Amino acid sequence: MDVNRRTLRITIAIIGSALMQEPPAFCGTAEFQPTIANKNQSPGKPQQGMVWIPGGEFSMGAAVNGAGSHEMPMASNDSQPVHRVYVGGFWMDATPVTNAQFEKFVRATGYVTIAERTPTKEEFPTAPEENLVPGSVVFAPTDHEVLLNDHYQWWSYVKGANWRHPLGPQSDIKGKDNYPVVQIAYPDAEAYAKWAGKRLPTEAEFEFAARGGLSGKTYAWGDEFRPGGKWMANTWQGKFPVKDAAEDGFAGIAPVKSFPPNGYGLYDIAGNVWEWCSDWYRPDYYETLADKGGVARNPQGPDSPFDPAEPNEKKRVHRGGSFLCNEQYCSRYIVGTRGKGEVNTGTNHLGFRCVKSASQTPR
Ligand SMILES: [Ca+2]
Ligand SMILES: [Cu+2]
Repeated sequence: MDVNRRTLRITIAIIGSALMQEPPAFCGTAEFQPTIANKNQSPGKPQQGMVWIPGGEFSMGAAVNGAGSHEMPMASNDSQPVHRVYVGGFWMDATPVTNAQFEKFVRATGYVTIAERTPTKEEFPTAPEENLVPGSVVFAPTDHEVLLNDHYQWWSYVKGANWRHPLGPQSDIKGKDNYPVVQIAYPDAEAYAKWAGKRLPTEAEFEFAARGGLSGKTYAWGDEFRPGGKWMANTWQGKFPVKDAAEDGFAGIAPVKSFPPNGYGLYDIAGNVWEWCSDWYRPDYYETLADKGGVARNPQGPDSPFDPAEPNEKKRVHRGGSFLCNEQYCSRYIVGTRGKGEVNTGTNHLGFRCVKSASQTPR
């Protein structure tokens, strides 16, 4: 494994925080009130591949349902306190952006993703010259059971990994047009959105949409993980991170729309791949909003990023969880729970979807 400074910088940003947090401070105080969706119809023509999210007032956040880090599944502590938020209506992609869609963008623009660019000496002054090669972060299962306290055991920086080769040079996306594109850094997602005449969702928009009109439910579809025995999202089964038993039908990433949509017709809104939101990440943002009282209107995230676990990294919010999420380690398919990542870091379980404001819609 190739651990260079870039690896050290980037892998920590991905998944490790589930176990390292302080005990929850708000245990049991969560209060959810009903979602009051706007009554307005979608403005203008239906947008291809998008669904209309009416917006409205809702309770944002998640109940932290355990007192310690080993009580899984549980939400992340930074998703407290539950607070009241209003978002205006918007269009949202029904699925994460697929390989075929991203390919179209790259063909039209010649865009080169962050993972395909050569890291510079300026960015990583102490990295050895031979490690300044394009690549990205890839998950690899371990060959034996490991303690879940060190994610370097399953994440590494792989030379030549990028959206066309999500697991490294030996891998490809042939026959996977309909799979979510991954190995996408934040600037890549932003560039795509701009080209498509769209934008990335705020964290509040993402959660409003993910809840699908429900309130205070654990999952995007309700309180039961497998209602009637049915798998509702692509997650990990079996011993993490050794072997994905694929009881839900998929070891690793799944084609979009492989699982049922939520109440608003959104597919893959939980599990499959993490998705970028436009908010900077701060663990105390919800407290800041709750302290102000009242209803936070169209919150855009804090003015600047801060993650105490890695104070020098600029992180934005990830939402939805991925095919690696599981009840032993990181149950972020829980609807109100949060993730985060360093902005220039892509991984093989991170993609995105776009939204479009009502005002961007031609009438
Ligand atoms: Ca799976
Ligand atoms: Cu996870």
